Amino acid sequence: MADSRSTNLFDIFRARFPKDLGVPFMTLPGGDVFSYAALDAASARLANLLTKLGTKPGDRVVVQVEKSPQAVFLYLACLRAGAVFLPLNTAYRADELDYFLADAEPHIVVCDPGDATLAALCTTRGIAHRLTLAADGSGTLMDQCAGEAATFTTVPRASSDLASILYSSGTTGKPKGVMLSHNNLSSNAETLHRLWKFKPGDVLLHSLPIFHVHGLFVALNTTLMNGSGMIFHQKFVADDVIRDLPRATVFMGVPTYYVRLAAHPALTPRLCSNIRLFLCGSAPLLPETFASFAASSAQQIVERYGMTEAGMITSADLDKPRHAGAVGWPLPGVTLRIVDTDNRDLPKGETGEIQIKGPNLFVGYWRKPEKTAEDFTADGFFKTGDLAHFEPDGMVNIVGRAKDMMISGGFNVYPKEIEAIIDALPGVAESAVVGMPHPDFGEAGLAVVTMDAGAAALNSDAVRAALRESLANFKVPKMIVVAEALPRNAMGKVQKNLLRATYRAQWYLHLAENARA
Ligand code: MLC
Ligand code: AMP
Repeated sequence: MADSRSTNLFDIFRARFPKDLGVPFMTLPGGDVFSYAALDAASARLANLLTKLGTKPGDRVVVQVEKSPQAVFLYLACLRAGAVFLPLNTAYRADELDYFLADAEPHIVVCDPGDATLAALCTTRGIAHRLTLAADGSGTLMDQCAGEAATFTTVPRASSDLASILYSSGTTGKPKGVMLSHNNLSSNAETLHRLWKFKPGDVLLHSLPIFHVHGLFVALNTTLMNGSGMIFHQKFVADDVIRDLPRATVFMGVPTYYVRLAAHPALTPRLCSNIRLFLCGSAPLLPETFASFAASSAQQIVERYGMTEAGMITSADLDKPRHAGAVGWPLPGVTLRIVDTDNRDLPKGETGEIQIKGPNLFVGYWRKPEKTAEDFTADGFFKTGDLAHFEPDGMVNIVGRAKDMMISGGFNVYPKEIEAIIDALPGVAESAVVGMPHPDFGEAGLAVVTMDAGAAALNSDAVRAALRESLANFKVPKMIVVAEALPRNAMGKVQKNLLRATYRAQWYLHLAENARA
């Protein structure tokens, strides 16, 4: 039984499970159904296995696997066992993974059965246990837990104890592990559950990846708080979403999903008539996407704004008119201010940085106390690096970012990380990477490279090949050009805006050529 006073997030979910545990939790497109009873038993078996393998409360469990119901059960098992769930984007390559293993020092790593890269890294790094899990649920993880008991007494956790670590890159230095507590996650899920008016019988169509905040904590946690069901897709495919929309009541996506759905000839008001809530976030939603989606579906997208360090921060109101770019009001319990460079509050309409406080705000960066301190003001506000103004009615409107970052298809990409790899290539003098407008991904990268005097010019394919070796593919710039020099201002700083303007025409030509290819 769940302890109703427990602050372990799993117990908070457990207390809200349907009375009849036979109710479906996940329905797969092929027809397979996993009930709440199946969730309870599978996560208990996995929690027993984690414990048997010596996992102690606070130990990290690194998980880099394809999306599957079993991966969700593993997340819940980590909560139950008091372990820290640490999911990794499946696109990460060896260099990126090695950094995460060295930094997180996991007790257990779970990876795809065919993943020789991570297997080798685990051996080098002396990871105690490596288990496997494939997209179809096969692998040593499920084999080894099959004989375990289907019940498990949740390990008590204080509300400030860690539930998860998610890595987030940055404009300087290496990625940082964002430490999220049981209370960070439960408070945010409870708030969203209430604000978005989840009710019995809701069905979420889940097509997001489950290694980032959006698909993991927003989508899964609100469903679990509601004790209701999901149609669970392995990944986002517009045709599949179109097929299943009539059976769902809630859909969540990044702007790219809405771009693709709006362009789909089968999107009609009738197809969407069962949906009460189309939610969008993780990146800016363009006004044209908001409008074209509304024109075809007769539905206004509800925008919300969040980040790894804070979960969800603002949301539009379900009962009020909406427009693109307005990401709504601060969530109940969240204090949000928009300030100038001296941290002074700005009047409505003036643009400044968003700073926040609230129970959703992370505990700190894993083993980086100085970096944590840097990102907070003296009076305890977290500096988001997002630029916004308040609209007359108090809605937050995000207009840009103070951080040198682009968001491509909902994934954050930091130019600094790409530039460092290009700059290390033989003969390269320096490089600059900028985010350019992209019709599908919202933004995508353009790299401009200069060569040392006398060095033979590298061609863009060689640069691309080098980047693909060390970086997740979504970070690799879509266009790479070699130039004579980079434009600099009087302070010697590369003028990225000038680069964007200089290459704009070439960029659009490149996109057009690739679209024809
Ligand atoms: C894939 N590609 C991308 C890309 N995804 N390029 C740039 N940006 C992306 N996001 C490239 C691949 O490298 C490949 O190129 C080609 O596109 C096809 O790959 P694919 O895997 O078949 O693409 P697809 O399945 O179409 O995936 C695109 C996508 C996916 C948009 C469906 O990226 C996605 O699901 N994004 C969601 C991200 C997300 O969940 N963000 C939430 C973060 S949480 P090549 O050249 O290699 O063949 C957060 C907090 C908050 O931000 O507020 O929510
Ligand atoms: P991440 O670190 O992946 O959690 O990304 C968080 C960043 O995504 C935020 O700091 C914003 O820059 C951006 N973001 C999230 N939601 C929105 C939104 N609705 N509109 C604009 N930008 C957003």
